[in-house]
Amino acid sequence: MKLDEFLRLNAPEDLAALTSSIATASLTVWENIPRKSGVLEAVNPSGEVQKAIDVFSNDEFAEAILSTGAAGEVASEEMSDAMKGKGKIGVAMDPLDGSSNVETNNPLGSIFGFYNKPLPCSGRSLVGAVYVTYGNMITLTLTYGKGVHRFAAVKDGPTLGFELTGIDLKLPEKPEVYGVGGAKKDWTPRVRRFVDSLEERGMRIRYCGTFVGDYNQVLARGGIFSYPETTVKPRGKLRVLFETAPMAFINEQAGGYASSGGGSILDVEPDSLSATSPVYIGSAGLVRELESVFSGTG
Ligand code: AFP
Repeated sequence: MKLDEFLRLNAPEDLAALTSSIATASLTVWENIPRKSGVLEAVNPSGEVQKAIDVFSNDEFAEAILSTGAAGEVASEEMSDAMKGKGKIGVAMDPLDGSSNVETNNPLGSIFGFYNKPLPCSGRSLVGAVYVTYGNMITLTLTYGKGVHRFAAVKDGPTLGFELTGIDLKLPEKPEVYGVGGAKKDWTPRVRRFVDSLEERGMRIRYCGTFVGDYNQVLARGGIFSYPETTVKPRGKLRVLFETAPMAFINEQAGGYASSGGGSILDVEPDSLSATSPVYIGSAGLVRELESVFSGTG
């Protein structure tokens, strides 16, 4: 089934329009990664001033989202203030997650949260979320609060389009993998102890350096991803509005749980557009175990 057909049958009109515009813009972003990241210019200087890929992706997505008329505002990791629109939905986005992976050709991603309250607000006001991965496949994973569904970009005639590849995705019962960001020397002692316990129980480390890529393998294999509290960043690195809350919403719909270390990520009230929080996301049992270890009851 094509994405637009799925959206027509399963999504509220405004969220369908937003998702469709994001899907189209994501393909343009992907096509432009080599050119806008300087990979071509390194051997073939054109003299043309290129926008960096993160600015390019921000502008592409913002324009696409605003053109639907469904967004009341668009906030982005790349902009200090939200752009205003005429619709009702507050869209928060990380237009190019993991941009330091461009050079190494590791996975990249884009994350979008659809909120029904003025931004900033907590993840309890999310009515939908989408993430795109640019890895060995371009995939688009979405929820509107009724399960998690996935699409992959496939050639349809001369162009790429998204086709349904997974319905009602759920985290597997048995957690297999973990990935933790930051430098180990900076993790707090309780984070280290918890990660040691994951190693002792035979879980395998998987880390690519892009939140969506790392979360994507947790969704497929079961386990936990974290950008934890550290001694240098006690409030973590990842942004609540653009990154952790939308992914927590998707993860809960897939049967998982996401915590800030002291409660659900969805309850974190960001005091600014760029507020951060530690995140521990993945299999519900593991994340709840971490919470009880942190609170001294486990
Ligand atoms: P960049 O966008 O600067 O590459 O950062 C990516 C990111 O925000 C997130 O996608 C990763 O999970 C996290 O940073 C990785 O951070 P570390 O490199 O410090 O582990």
